[in-house]
Amino acid sequence: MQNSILNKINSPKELRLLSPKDLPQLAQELREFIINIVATKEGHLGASLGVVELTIALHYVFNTPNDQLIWDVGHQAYGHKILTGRKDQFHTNRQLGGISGFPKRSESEFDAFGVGHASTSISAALGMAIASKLKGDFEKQHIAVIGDASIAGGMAFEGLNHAGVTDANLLVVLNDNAIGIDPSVGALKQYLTNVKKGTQRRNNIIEALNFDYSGPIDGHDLDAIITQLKRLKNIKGPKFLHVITTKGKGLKQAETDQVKYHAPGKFDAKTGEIFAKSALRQPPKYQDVFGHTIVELAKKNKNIVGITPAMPTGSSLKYMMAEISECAFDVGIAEQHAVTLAAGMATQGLIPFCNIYSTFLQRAYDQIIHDVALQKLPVIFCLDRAGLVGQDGATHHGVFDLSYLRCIPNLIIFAPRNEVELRNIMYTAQLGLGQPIAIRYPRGRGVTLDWEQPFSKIEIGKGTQLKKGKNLAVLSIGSIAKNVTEAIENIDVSHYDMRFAKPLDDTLLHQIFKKYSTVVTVEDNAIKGGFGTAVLEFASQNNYQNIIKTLGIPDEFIEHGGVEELQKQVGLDVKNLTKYFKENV
Ligand SMILES: Cc1ncc(C[n+]2csc(CCOP(=O)(O)OP(=O)(O)O)c2C)c(N)n1
Repeated sequence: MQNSILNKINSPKELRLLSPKDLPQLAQELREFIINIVATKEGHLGASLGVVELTIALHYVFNTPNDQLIWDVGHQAYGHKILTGRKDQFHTNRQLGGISGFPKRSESEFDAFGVGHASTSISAALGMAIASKLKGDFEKQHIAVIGDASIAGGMAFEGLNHAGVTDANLLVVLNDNAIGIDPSVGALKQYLTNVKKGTQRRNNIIEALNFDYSGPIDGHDLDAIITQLKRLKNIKGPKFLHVITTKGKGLKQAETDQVKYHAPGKFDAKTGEIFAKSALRQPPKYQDVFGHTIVELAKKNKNIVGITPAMPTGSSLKYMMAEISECAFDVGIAEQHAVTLAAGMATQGLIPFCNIYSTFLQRAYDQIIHDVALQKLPVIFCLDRAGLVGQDGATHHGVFDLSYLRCIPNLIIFAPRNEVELRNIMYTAQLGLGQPIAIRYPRGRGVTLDWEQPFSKIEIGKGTQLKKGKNLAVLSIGSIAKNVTEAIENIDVSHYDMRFAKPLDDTLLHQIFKKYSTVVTVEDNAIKGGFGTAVLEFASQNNYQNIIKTLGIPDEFIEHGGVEELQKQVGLDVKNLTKYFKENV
């Protein structure tokens, strides 16, 4: 681009040399840059477009990276990445070997804190602010930028509550666009809307927590934001700036259809039109099988309720919210609350399906143990996005659930091999198990499905043999069975889908250990503590001397990339599995 300002900006230092009158043009160019690259390379779009002016203003006013700037969740930080020296790498965003889609400390000194999960920014920034104070540095600024959906998460409140009784040099910027991935929910959202409309006279909530509150201001007005940030820079103690923005700002469709353009996939950068996906008949997504099946079941069983923490679209609970709205609940980014809410409902005889992504359920660990399992409440956990999730990367892979759930008493853990099994276990669970169950299934699609096929009951704790062979036994759990099946097509081995990580099918395992000298376990979960470990424990407890190999996710964080690329990296793709079995028979 001729006379491009963005082309000349390689760091915030250079940005700060610009005259304020150049900044609107820079904003325009930054938007175009983001749109052009995300249009072809995919990624999160709307959130970053909404904070273009805010991003420029923050780096213009504050002395980053010395001042600490923390983006909550971080999916809105593309502009930040581009202005902080990663413009030329931005086309590798979220790809294998490329830059991460989220701020990451190891990637840049400007990424003050690694993020991906919501509602952490205030606590982290407060921690930094207290550290500065203890070191006698009273100049350093600590800024948390947090969205209106994330600030409703419990941890954000814990941070605000603590900050309000400190004199730490903390600035919380609320980026209020009234939407998360789906429209924001809750009483706080209504309150903030009233503040914006002027029907709530002052923002008393934030002031009551001892913050110096200012706003709301127009987050697309560079002069207004810069003026406020400069003023706040000189005010000591906890401060709060309420900024109003439009998610998707600058791309018409993204402003209008904010849910779709959160992460639209490939689209035409000029017109904004999303490119249609292949028209070929594809198997349904697991999430949609969950979404439609719960509606089907709930129409017959009035006790069924559905719960999602802020992921109605991602989990497909949106179908139930549309059809049986009184029984389906989006509780906001509140995984802990979602789990204990489900527990409370279960005490009253309701049958809660609590759908939480595997990675986000990590947030609610004590609630699973203390509120659900200890009381043996029959909550049905549906863990979507289990296993490797792809481009979202290390913060989002659902590769720990088998390990972190397996040690909890009273909990059944099931992993469907395909969508048919998902439907059948959902059916089985709502019939009443008398205890909680976790059902973990992956992102994406498995097999084509006959929706008319009647449900069949799954026997708890029973595995099944998928292939008979001579040399060794392969034991898989969940949808990774697909790769195993393909890998051993021409290899003479037995394949068992064990289905339950807990309780294990002891009878079947005894048969297997008596018949085969070598047993190989395959899972898309951490090897440590996962399904393979369960089999090792079984063998040890029963004094089996067989050779046992455990395949799965190694003891390291797996970065971003395509799911197949990452499977290849950890040896769980068809080719590597074939090679492995050929070498071991
Ligand atoms: C603990 C947790 N739960 C759910 C998510 C999924 N998630 C990613 S972004 C997002 C919405 C964030 O909305 P908001 O805080 O308003 O920020 P904005 O997108 O408007 O910048 C959600 C629910 C997450 N990242 N972390």
